Amino acid sequence: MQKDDIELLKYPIGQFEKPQEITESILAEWILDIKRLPQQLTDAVEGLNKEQLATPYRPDGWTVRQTVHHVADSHINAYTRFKLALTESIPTIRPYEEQLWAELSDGKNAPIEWSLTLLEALHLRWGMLLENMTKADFNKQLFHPATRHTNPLNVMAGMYSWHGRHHVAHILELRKRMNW
Ligand code: NI
Repeated sequence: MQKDDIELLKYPIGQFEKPQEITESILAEWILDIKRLPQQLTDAVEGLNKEQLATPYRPDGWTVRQTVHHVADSHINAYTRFKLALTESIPTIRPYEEQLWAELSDGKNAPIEWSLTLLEALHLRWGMLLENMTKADFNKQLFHPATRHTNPLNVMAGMYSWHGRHHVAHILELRKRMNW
């Protein structure tokens, strides 16, 4: 397989790109993306059987099941990071080993409905939080120890809007390729 093809399988909607200016309408769109994610993920896996759920979305990639659980793993962490940033002064992100989380028993084998239900409730709370944040709240920062960068919460909202759509696209592209 060509390198470009692998890139496309890995990044079907491209990588996250921070706009030069985060306008109110861009931020509102990102919040809407986050609120919509549970339904979009639910729709993306609708009707898939056990074998289909056990299929990797790309060579050496996670299975569809692991991908669904990964979104829940990631967004649990994201929600916590938002709450920490809102209540502490530039807290340091606690990184986690997402690849190893995806290999733990629940991340690998649990019914997808569990993560879909979890995401539905989690994003209701996250959405309420986001919708009630002020401009000053969105300028609150997190420090990432690996990159040694600080990021404000408005950029983080963009990253998680992208992250949800990125993984939904993995599943939809797989279904397209497989004719499912
Ligand atoms: Ni991810």
